[in-house]
Amino acid sequence: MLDYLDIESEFTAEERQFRDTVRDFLDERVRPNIADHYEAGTFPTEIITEMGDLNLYAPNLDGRGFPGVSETAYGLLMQELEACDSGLRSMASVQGALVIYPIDTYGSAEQKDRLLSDLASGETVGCFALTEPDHGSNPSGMTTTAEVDGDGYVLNGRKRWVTNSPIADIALIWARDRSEPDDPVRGFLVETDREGVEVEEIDGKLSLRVSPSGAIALDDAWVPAENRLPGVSGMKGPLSCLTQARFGIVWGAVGAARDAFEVAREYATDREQFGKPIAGFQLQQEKLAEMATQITLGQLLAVRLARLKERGELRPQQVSMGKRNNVRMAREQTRVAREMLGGNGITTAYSPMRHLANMETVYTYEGTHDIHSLILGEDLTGLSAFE
Ligand code: TGC
Ligand code: FAD
Repeated sequence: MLDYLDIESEFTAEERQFRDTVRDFLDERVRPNIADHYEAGTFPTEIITEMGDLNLYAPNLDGRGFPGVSETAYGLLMQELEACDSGLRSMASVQGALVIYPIDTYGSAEQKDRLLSDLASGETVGCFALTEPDHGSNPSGMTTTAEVDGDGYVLNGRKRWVTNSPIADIALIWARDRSEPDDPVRGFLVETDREGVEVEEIDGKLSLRVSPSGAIALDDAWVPAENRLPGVSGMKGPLSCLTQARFGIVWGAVGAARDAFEVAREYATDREQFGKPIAGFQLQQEKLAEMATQITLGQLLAVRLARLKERGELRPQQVSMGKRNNVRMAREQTRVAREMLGGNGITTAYSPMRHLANMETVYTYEGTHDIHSLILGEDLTGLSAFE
């Protein structure tokens, strides 16, 4: 497997063991059927609790039964999941970074006791609803509201593009709280079987087909006051969760590109044209050389961000640099891998085209490539392009 600069030697024995356990699990339980799931547009739901048994949801958290693995081990997990399919990494990103993390960080003791253990085991599936039909890149424009009603809140609004929502038991809905001055954004834990909550699956996706995406309609959906996350107010709440999930994508994108590279290298070595393996032609060698270099650079960037995160020094803007670079890299290199497979490369028999199609989503969600350019632009100049 590609590791041109012996980055493996940067990892501890525990980190490698955790990574290998995940890789073996995926080889045995998921990889053989992942292309069929992609074609069918289905998630292998039978593995959700198996992933929980292996501690794959937010394992970098400590306490309350979470194993507290290093940020590097967490990154390696994301890398292996996405080397199989971005839909698997999405499932784990949402469950871990976007649902368990905010409850653990901003939730009440009662919310943690009530929800965390079942989310960690995969008995309960969560989703994170920030985006609205008219507010994607600019979520602070959201119009979903929460108003006090008796000893709870009534929520109204529309959320769209919510990963896991068609299979979720609970949704973390970000809404403007009208009971407070200036209507700050607040997080509400909304069980999806509550009256006034409708989830509709989004069909027709040509990307991320293994991951269920949905739209959520909230029409006078009432939740008790204890379902509001007490520990955070304002856009910092959802955006700080996104920093956790984006960190996982920095690693995950490298996994998708690495898998596409390995398939292309093997194919080019086997496939003969003009009397010899196509890998013997200089044009194909240049493609492999460039892919290997870009994937290695992406890996180094991911390791560096993990080190900063482990020291508690990672800034969100640095995560933006990683997400922006590594997803663009994976989008470009999976396309080159696809190209090297010729006609066979457009089928589900080989992974590069599936990874390439997935990268169109990954390039767009968790902040589009453009938005991360502007976050970096603001950090580099002190001038915000958003205002
Ligand atoms: P802004 O005024 O810049 O900041 C508001 C407050 O938040 C803080 N903050 C952050 N904190 C932690 N991490 C970050 N990344 C943060 N970004 C900002 C900031 O310090 C401030 O704190 P305070 O204490 O001063 O109040 O916020 P803004 O509303 O102007 O936001 C600007 C912008 C454009 C960067 C932001 O809206 C943005 O990132 N837009 C992109 C939207 C996005 O990423 N959506 C993702 C939806 S979820 C998703 O896609 C899941 S896919 C899951 C999967 O399947 O894997
Ligand atoms: P828009 O914001 O309308 O952007 C359209 C284009 O305009 C983009 O190219 C963008 O870069 C560009 N643009 C926007 N603003 C600017 C600007 N200021 N300057 C320059 N260019 C700009 N959201 C959730 O809340 N939870 C989820 O679980 C989730 N999962 C998703 C799963 C999938 C499969 C997809 C596709 C999306 C998911 N999203 C989720 C939503 C995702 O985060 C948004 O799609 C993304 O933030 C972009 O928003 P938008 O699609 O409305 O595009």
